[in-house]
Amino acid sequence: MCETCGCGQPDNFTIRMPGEELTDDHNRDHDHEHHHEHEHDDDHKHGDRHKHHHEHEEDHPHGHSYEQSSPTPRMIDISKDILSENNLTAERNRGFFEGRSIICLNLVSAPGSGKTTILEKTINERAKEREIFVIEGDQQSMNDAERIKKTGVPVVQINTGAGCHLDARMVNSAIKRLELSRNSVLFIENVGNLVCPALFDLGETKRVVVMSVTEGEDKPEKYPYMFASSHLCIINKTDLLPYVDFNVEKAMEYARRTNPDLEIILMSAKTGEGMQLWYEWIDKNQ
Ligand SMILES: Nc1nc2c(ncn2[C@@H]2O[C@H](COP(=O)(O)OP(=O)(O)O)[C@@H](O)[C@H]2O)c(=O)[nH]1
Ligand SMILES: [Mg+2]
Repeated sequence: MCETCGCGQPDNFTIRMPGEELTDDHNRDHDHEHHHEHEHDDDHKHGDRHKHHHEHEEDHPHGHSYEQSSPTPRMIDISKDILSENNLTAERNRGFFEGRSIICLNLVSAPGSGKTTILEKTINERAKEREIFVIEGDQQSMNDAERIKKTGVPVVQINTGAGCHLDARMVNSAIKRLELSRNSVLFIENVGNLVCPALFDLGETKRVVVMSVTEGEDKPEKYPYMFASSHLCIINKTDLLPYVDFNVEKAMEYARRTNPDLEIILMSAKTGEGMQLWYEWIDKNQ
């Protein structure tokens, strides 16, 4: 049980390819050493490459950080040992990608902002020119892996169970199931959540945060760590702008206030607006 961030049991993840039966012996990751018993420490700096700092409520009950009945908002304290272990594995993943000139893009967002749709369209339009591989992350179900499988590219699904983010070790296990080729693109669709995935470096080349115009323009203000740690922000579903109160200028201003270096692409995965800019962005980061 991950006691510090309330993610449930991130060690009990499963990795499956579409069509593969789930068997306890082959798919569940059992033999992980737990490093969750640690002392709290007043030094909140950790080895995360994005250097997020959190205020810590000293008297928070250990266990679930999200208590729905709690009248006061709680910040999440992720312990140094979990993150530094994660960072070591992330660096191994990064070295693996660099050694093969693979660009690995970690797509993060709230649920439903359009990550899988963007991937489907990208694969349909680009897989002839570039070899593409996909790792799908969700708490449960093979739905997104099945959607990607229909496009014809290799895909594995990680189910995190109660966990609310992917971590570097899950990705390390998943890439062993994919025979990644040199100069390919590996997309990782993270669990839909704008909080915890911000803290877990997967070894990706770049992080891409997707927000959609139906979510409200203040997401970067509410979830600054995610926007601060991303390289590109896709504002998706622009085809819906006539029907929603979403101020694009304000959204961009909030995002850049959190991260002045953040690149931004306005996109509609439905109409194709912005897709060309997205492909050019991927190519320039190879
Ligand atoms: N109107 C519109 N709907 C979209 C767009 N992109 C995705 N959607 C829809 O948004 C819903 C969630 O998309 P999905 O790709 O599953 O989001 P994910 O949870 O981030 O992977 C689906 O019903 C999509 O058809 C878009 O650009 N415009
Ligand atoms: Mg999805």
